[in-house]
Amino acid sequence: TSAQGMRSPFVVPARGPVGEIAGSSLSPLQDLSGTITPSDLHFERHHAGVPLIDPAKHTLVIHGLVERPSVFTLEDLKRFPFVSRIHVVECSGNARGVFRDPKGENVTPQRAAGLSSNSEWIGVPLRMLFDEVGAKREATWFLAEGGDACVMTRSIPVSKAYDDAMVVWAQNGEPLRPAQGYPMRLLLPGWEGNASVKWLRRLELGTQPWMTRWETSKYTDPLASGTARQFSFEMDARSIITSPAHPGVVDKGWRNISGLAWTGRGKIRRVEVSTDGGMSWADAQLHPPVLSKAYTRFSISFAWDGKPSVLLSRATDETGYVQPT
Ligand SMILES: Nc1nc2c(c(=O)[nH]1)N[C@H]1C(S)=C(S)[C@@H](COP(=O)(O)O)O[C@H]1N2
Ligand SMILES: [Mo]
Repeated sequence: TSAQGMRSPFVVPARGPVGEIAGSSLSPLQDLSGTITPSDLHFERHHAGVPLIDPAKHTLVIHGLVERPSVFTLEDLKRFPFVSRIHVVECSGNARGVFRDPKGENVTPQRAAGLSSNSEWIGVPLRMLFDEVGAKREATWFLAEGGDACVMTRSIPVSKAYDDAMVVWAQNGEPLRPAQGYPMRLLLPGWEGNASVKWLRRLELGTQPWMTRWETSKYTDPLASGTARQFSFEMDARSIITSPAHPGVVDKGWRNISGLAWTGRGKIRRVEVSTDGGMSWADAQLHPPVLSKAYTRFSISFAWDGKPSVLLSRATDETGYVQPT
């Protein structure tokens, strides 16, 4: 017996790239099955490293347009009724490297979509904390501040708090990993990962966005008109075939084509797969549970004759949005 389990030495999935310089590392989607990302393989994105935080010294301050400005410790948060939710976190830079440089050796599931991961999160609905501090009706935006070296801050519409935002402290059965925000992080299901502020230490309620550098110089969408769109929180529907995938080698015969689909708008309704470059499409099987703003695993059997075959997948979400080619 052993105190902690280890993977078989024949199984060596790895995030990448790794090192002190890298501000992000991608999840090895091609090595994973099902929908839950093992916590030690959850992608990482941090703008100023991973702080080491002693939970006994960490607090969450909520102030601004509230009746009762308050300070919460981790133990305080754990006294609230908690919820458990399975959700994807996706960086809005997901696939950036591959879209910029779509060379064969770059086009792996990890490089094309590994800035996303899916976990079971445990925490308190933000609306409960806002009720506890007496959020004022005129508050329409709140600021979330992280306790890392760059003190990352994002402005979020208060409506998200009354929808499905959470302050989470556990992930896949254990406390958050340091890279994921230990001891607590904001989780905004379906919204760009950047807004899910890690190492959360302060929430301030107000009436307009704070225009932090993460919503002015960064995390804006350049438009053809030469202007930039700000606050594009919701992530579009997406799917990716994770197997077979480059640089894997497959033999002729029956194969499973399998992959992941998700959308920031709710549930995946349909995933179609083409094996002839988009001339014809067939519905893939969606493996339950099909959850809102979470990975959905799909698969379809394929009898490969050994001839060149171009595989595509296409997701449709519950709003009718169809993933573009
Ligand atoms: N405090 C803080 N929160 C942060 C970040 C950060 O650098 N500092 N990075 C953001 C970005 S850009 C993303 S995509 C997600 C990544 O979450 P993960 O590292 O748990 O995968 O966290 C967000 N929250
Ligand atoms: Mo990100």
